[in-house]
Amino acid sequence: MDEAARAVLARNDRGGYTVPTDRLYPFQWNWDSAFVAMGFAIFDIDRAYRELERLVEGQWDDGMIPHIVFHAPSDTYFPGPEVWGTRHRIATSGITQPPVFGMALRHVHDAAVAAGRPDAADRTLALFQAALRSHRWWLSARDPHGLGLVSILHPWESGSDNSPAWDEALARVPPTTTTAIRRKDTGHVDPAMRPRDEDYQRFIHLVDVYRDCGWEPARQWAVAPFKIADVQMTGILARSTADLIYLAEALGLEGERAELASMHHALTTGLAGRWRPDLARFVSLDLVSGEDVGAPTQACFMPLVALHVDHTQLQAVEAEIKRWLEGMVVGLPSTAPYSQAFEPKRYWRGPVWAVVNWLLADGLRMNGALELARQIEQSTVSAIERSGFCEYFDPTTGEGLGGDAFSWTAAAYLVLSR
Ligand code: 9YW
Repeated sequence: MDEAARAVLARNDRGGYTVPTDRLYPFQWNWDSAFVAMGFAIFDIDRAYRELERLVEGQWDDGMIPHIVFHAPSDTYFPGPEVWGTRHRIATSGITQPPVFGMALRHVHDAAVAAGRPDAADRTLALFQAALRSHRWWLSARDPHGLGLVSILHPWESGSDNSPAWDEALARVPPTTTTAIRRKDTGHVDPAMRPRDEDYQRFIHLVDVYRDCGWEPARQWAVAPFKIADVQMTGILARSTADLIYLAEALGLEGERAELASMHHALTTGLAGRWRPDLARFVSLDLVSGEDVGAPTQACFMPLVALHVDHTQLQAVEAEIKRWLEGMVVGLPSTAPYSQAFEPKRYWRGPVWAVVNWLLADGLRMNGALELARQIEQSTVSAIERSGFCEYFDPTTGEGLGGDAFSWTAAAYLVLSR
């Protein structure tokens, strides 16, 4: 299996960067590459650094690291560069994705140091500076009012595109578009496992709006019809910030360390305020309606990667997670099975994602819930052993779904099976 996992990464290698899978996702994706870099760090440190270096080729002058870098043309994906209409040196999308980058960089750096690589400090330093610029962008562009929570302006940014968490907010977005929609995904994968057409209409409506703003962050913030201060995004950003603090210390960068420490304080304070004891989970905040996002999704537990919760919170979270796992062949479902929105085969509305489990297990372990962390890791590894390196899994049957030979599932296998 280890060899098979490496073969998936080799097959998806397009020259220093890895596509998530052939045809369905033929470019470099932001958070996919961060997970992939951690997978490579196990057996090829140079290649691990390359993955991050190639992603940074897409970084904008304002610091944003886009969600897709279109290194080479392909006609098997929609929306391509002509729809985004951005102006970076290399074609990219105009939105971002969860900043796992900082976490990945620490991981790769530690592996490089352990292997005694003489280029570790230099290569880490260049990527550290890129990461720091991107974190500054997050705070200024996506938390302009200093809530200590960063916002997504598009469901694609969350990495969990059609999650029930966005249903209410997305229903307010008009389904009209100026761009002609020519979906390609449903030609590669069963449409029943993908977002619906209506979701795509609203996704593209948002792209049209932001493109009309010239992709300028302040203008986008002012007109955004979809704006959610997201606990998953903020949790991942806070965790990556902690990992960058570690690297600043390792590299002897005192000014940067202090700057990161103040970001970290703001983010962890903001996150802590999103805990809802009656629900036993953290909730995002819809900045358009002013309401809490009530939908029970995997995002609600993601703050564990960044926060040290107290004993009562940990017990409540563990009980709630166990409730979601009841009767499931593999967990954790991306939507609670007791929710009306639960659809075990439809993308982010129920299926299990290996990289989500990777983060959740990490957060649980960090908080001392060792047994549950191990259980989630082991069930992820067994699901992959049974069904292959699929994009996601049906929690009720363990069946592998979506695209196959998926890079981040292979990386998750390499890391979690150790
Ligand atoms: C899209 C590549 C990406 C992931 C996202 C997932 C999906 C669809 O695939 O996005 O068209 O961007 O939702 O998390 O990064 O694997």
